[in-house]
Order: sequence, then C-alpha cells, then structure tokens
Amino acid sequence: MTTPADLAPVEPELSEAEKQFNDLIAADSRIEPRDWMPESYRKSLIRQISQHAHSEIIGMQPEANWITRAPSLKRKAILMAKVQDEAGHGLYLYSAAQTLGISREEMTDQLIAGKAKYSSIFNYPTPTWADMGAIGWLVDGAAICNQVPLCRASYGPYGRAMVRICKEESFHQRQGFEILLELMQGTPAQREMAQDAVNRWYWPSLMMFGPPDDESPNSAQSMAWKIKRFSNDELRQRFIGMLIPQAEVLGVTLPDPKLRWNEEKGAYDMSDIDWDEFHEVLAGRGPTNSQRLQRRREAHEEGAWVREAAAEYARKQAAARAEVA
Ligand code: BYC
Repeated sequence: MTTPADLAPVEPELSEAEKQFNDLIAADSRIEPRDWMPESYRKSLIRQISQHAHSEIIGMQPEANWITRAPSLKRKAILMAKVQDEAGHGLYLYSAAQTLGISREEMTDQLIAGKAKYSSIFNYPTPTWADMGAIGWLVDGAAICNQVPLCRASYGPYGRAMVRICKEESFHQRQGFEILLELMQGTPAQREMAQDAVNRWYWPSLMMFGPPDDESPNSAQSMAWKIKRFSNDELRQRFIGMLIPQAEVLGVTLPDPKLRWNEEKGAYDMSDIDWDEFHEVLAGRGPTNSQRLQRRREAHEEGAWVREAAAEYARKQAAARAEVA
C-alpha cells in the first residue's frame, strides 16, 4: 500500500560539509575562506561584494568633480580625505572578494567592459557645491543604513571590512550634514541651492536600497544565508525615519508631499518611487553612466605604468629573496 510518506519528495542527504555550513549559519557564526561553502553562496557573495567595491570606486567621481573648486582650503582638505576613504573602501572590498577565488583583474575587467553593476546613485551629475552636502547627508546616510547590518554578514572577510567602512561613512555623513547646515544658515541663494540639491538626490538615494521586496530576486536567499539582515523596503523605511528629524534641524523639505507616518501600518506612507528611472539607470542609460565608465577606463589606462612598476618591484624582491635562500 502507498502511504503519504512514500509520496513525499525525497530530501537529498546532506554531506558532512553542508551540515557544518548550515550549522555555522544557524549559530550566527562566521564562514571563513577556508570553510566549505555552497557554490551559490560563493557566487552570490562575489556578486554583491564586487558590485559594492565598484560602487566605492566609481563613487569617487561625482565628488572628485568638486575638489578643485571647493569653497575653502579646509573644505578641500576634507573632501580630498573623503574621496581617498572611498578608494580605501573599494580596496578592502576587492580584497574580501578575492578571498572567494576571483582575481582583482577579473573584477576590474568586468567593470571597465561595462558588464558589472555598481550603485545606481553614482550616475547622477553634481552641478553645485551643495551636491557635496546632499551626497554626504543622503547618499552616505543611506549607505550607513544599508551597511551597518552588513557588519554582521555571515561571511567573515566581508563583515570585518564593513566595520571600518561604516566608521568612515559616519564621518562622511556628518560632513555632508554640516555642509548643508552651513548653506541653510547662509544667504537666500545658498538656501535655495541646498534645497535644490536635496530635491535632486532624495529619490535616487531611496533607490540605493534596491527594488521593492516583491521584485528583489536575491533578497530571500541572501537573508536565509544571513548576508543581508533586513529587506530592501525595511531599510528604506528606516532611512526615511532617520532623515525626517534631521531635515527639520536643517530646515530643508523632503520632496514628497505624501510623506507621513501611518500609525496603523507602522510605516511611512510615501509617493511611488519611479522604478522606470531606476531600471533605465541600471541598463546604462542614466544621466552620467557613459561618462563614469569612460573616466574609469581612462584612469585604468593611465595607471598601467603603476601596475607594471609594482609588478616589476615584486619580481625583483622575490628574486632577491630566492638568491638569499
Ligand atoms: N544600483 O535582488 P536585489 C557608497 C541590483 S557605495 C545598482 O534586491 P540584492 C558610497 C542588484 O545588484 C553604495 N544595482 O539585490 C560610495 C541585483 O542585480 P544582480 C553601494 C542595484 O543584492 C562612494 C538586482 O538589482 N552599496 O555608499 O539582494 C561614495 C536585483 O536587486 C541596486 C552596496 O553595494 C542599485 N541601487 O540587494 C559615497 C551595499 N539595487 O546582481 C557612498 C551592498 C539593486 O542580480 N549591497 N541592484 O544582477 C547590498 O546591500 C545589496 O546588494 C543591494 C541589492 C541592497 C544593493
């Protein structure tokens, strides 16, 4: 006689290594490069970490645009330090991705060939000094909301890289807030410039969290693996909650007339995000996509001699060590 148990799908037997991986995840422990991991976990981490690294590297461009035109020596020194921090973040993240078996060259090739994604936010122009304030306040603010939970990502090298990155992002966010605060306490033209920058960066900063949860193909699995700890929409809501009191202190208006707390839902009501714009930017058709990639390609070509010199130095050092041995 056939019983219901006979009809149930047969669960494939887990290997010892798979069991150990699942146990580590369940216990909230860290997976390290030496540990066995499912191929899909490894690939998904390479995907996310390399996209994140590319974002940091491309993210230097919109702000570097203002280094030569910063309004004072102090502002220039701060902005240069911030842009250098972004380069450092890119390097920690490329190193974390390399522990998963992909080379730096492969990742760079994917980026300059236009095959790799990087954050949509860096495909918008920075026409005024107030954009430096809005990027710091909104873009770095969104980055903190999204990245603090990543300090607890299940993959050790990623989580550890995120700890230092988040400390630096907090400083970045404060410096952006302070630029806007100073502008908002200035002349009517300065206040208008600050509000205009907030109007232009607000919606793209909400898009940084990714598509809505019901259109996010990677979220469920990434959350089950404890790479992501919160969904895209949860983090977007948390970000809005952080912005509202800060906008009051600044005296700027967030450009969404429908924005208000909904007690019943326990969430903010808001206007619809223009997801068509998001998809256009992801498809390479945002306001500055081609300019960003073109600049990255040129910088890569111009840096060829540095890579060659470093490789030659390493070869000579290795030869000298071999001779001593
Ligand atoms: N832009 O299933 P989903 C910074 C892609 S650096 C472009 O929800 P996931 C800073 C997504 O990759 C900021 N693409 O994906 C630097 C996926 O594509 P694939 C960068 C996006 O991974 C310098 C598809 O859409 N931060 O702050 O579960 C100066 C479906 O999405 C975007 C990070 O990278 C986007 N906005 O969640 C100043 C943080 N959103 O790969 C500041 C780390 C989604 O399937 N990354 N996509 O082809 C993450 O937390 C997650 O990867 C995301 C997306 C929340 C971004």
